[in-house]
Amino acid sequence: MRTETPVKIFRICHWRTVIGLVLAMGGGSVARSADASASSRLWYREPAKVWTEALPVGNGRLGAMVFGGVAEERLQLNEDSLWNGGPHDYSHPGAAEVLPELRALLFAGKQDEAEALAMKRFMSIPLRQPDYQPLGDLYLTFPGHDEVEDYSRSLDLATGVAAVTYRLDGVRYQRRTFASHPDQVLVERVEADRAGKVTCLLRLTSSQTWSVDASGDMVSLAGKVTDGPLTFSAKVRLQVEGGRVVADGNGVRIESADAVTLLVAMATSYVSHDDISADPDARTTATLQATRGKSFAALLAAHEADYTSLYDRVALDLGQTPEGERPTNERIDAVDKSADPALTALLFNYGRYLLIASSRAGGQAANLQGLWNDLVKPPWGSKYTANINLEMNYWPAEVANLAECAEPLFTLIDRVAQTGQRVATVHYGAPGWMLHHNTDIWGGAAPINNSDHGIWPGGGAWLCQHLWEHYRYSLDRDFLAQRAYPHMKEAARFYLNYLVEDPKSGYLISGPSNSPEHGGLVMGPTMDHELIGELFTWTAEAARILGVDADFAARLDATRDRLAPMQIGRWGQLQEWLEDRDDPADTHRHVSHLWGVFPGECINETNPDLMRAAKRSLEARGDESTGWSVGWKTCLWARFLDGNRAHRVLMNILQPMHDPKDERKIGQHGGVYPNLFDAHPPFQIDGNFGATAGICEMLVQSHLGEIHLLPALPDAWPEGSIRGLRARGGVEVGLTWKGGVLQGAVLRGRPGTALIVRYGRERRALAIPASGSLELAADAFAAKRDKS
Ligand code: FUC
Repeated sequence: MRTETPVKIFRICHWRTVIGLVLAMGGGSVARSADASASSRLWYREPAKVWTEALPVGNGRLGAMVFGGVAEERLQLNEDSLWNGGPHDYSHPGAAEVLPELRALLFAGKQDEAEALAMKRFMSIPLRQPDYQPLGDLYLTFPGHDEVEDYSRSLDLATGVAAVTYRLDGVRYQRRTFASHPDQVLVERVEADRAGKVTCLLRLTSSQTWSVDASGDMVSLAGKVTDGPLTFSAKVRLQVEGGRVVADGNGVRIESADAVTLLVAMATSYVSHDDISADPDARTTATLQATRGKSFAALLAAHEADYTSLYDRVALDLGQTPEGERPTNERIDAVDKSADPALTALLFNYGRYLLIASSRAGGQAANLQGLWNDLVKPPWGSKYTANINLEMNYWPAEVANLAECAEPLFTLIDRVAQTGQRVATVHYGAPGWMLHHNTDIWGGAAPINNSDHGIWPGGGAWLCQHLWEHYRYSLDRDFLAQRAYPHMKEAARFYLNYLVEDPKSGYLISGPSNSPEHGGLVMGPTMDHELIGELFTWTAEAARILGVDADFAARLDATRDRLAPMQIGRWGQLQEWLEDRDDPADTHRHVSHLWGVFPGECINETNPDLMRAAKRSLEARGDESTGWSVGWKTCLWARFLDGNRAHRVLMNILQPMHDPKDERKIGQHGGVYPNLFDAHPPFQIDGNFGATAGICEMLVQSHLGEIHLLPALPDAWPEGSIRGLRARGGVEVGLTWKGGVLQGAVLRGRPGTALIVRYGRERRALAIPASGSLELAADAFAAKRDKS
């Protein structure tokens, strides 16, 4: 495949250029400069009126939406293990007995009968999985704070701190809120620039079953979800400077203080999917005990050190304009986004911020809303949908240098690899493990909701891609051997047993299944074969790297070669199903059959016919859709190396979405809310992560064994720089470009690492030098030399 080996040795750049590049790509100072705030700070001139205007903070386990009210501040609180339901085996006894009949009905074209039979005998018990729950609300009331001046509220992505400031009667008030991962508490500090001016009332409430107790410097809420056995605790401890604290009914009154710091601890009784024996009260007590004696400054310093160690790894500059100085909502509302390239960089950084805030080791994986949810009946249960949404949440993790944030996803995989074993046995009589299209904190793996879309067996294969990619980016052999390969092998074992011969063609096919949420129950949707084929490839490769299971690997290779091939249909499209029945007028949001282009890679430049067909399919689906669909299409156009189209699609995400009545209605055309949360609509966080991943994919690609610099740079970003992106093979990439042309690149990695670096059509075989840093000068590639 890679025949164009380099003929010339690349030039070592002049030391002045190197220093310039290193300065452009180095140090957190770039992200912190005043100019960069247009791409690292959300700010507003008014408090949030509705939830989608409030600003999220989170530490991967605890979350709060900060409304920034003046007379009344509201922090809407979440703890990510608070769910309805309880430990449960969702499998349907006897399901495997109807499997042959389901297949026979589908082969005979009797879809309705197959779906009806499956509804009776094949679906999860119960049919639905429970919802992720809000924990409660913390209110701070400030008597007399009505007419204020110079109000602003903000969320600084460079520090992970939300702030509210205003002036009243000549006194400047400031509140700062953050969620600390090292100390496992939410922290809010209220202060004034004149002594004795902080007077407020604090109370805690919840939409669950709860009671509250206030005594001394502590307000404690004890609760239980209304629809399940999980219990929880929230405790607020006050550190008051000056003034006094008085217990007041459900809360406390802080009178005439100089400043007050609130420490909020939250916990539930959840331990794991089959153990809910923890004592939440003891958990919150222990957390607060551990913070005794820590000042606000110490808590803030620990938070910032932890947060910036992740956030500062990457810096993107797409240029700054005066537009970037306007409040965030006005920037989103602007019709012409090209005048404000920093807004796109802000969206990029927000995706990185949201991943750090919603997915850290020890917490749950980011769900459909990350971890921010105020509703007892959230859209789609705020669960985990595995036929696109869960995976999209983690698309930026490796490439945007936040691999540690994928740990909760790996924990989720550990869980479903366990529960999915039972489903493999009971529903398919097969070994190994599998996951259908949805899961929850209880490890639900059986098919839910409806047989026309719930029966989809691809969850296991797709999740394994994240294990495999973690290895490909890091080359961490221990991770591959201990964590990834065992799950990949068991997932592959399931599919080996599950695949069935198509009586018409003799190929092995998947089924009963569906092309996610499109076209009902069928045999042999294209996406399944892409997923299963790639899983077999990764697993066989992993076995060879580890020097184990040679026979098994050979069996995977042989079985992959018998899978139904991808087919080109009558209008030149990539067929979504075995039959050529795609409708060119169909603009359905799912583009499942294009999985092989992105995030898969079985459709690539080495097969131009399939690439052309996939592109034809994508053209037909159109550019506008739900938030996550637009995120996916951005990544796909980047893989088609069409930067302008990728950018056009990406701009659809930046369409303003207002929900003034807070109705959270489901729609099919997305955008962003004033708080830059992705609107499916309603809010769904996958689109945020899809946008960040799409921007990465436009700037660097590395899936074909080469590091492709600026593969899909749009005209809209003529000048810019990025540093800290990761490429597969253990390499970190920094780039600058000007006039749409690469100016230089820095590739960091283990000395001696061999690389093929591509720019345009030109490829160069290079190696990381002893310094660990390979600097490519402006004229390292002919494209640049030709232009100059
Ligand atoms: C799938 C998608 C929907 C939504 C839901 C959470 O059902 O088809 O658009 O994203 O997941």
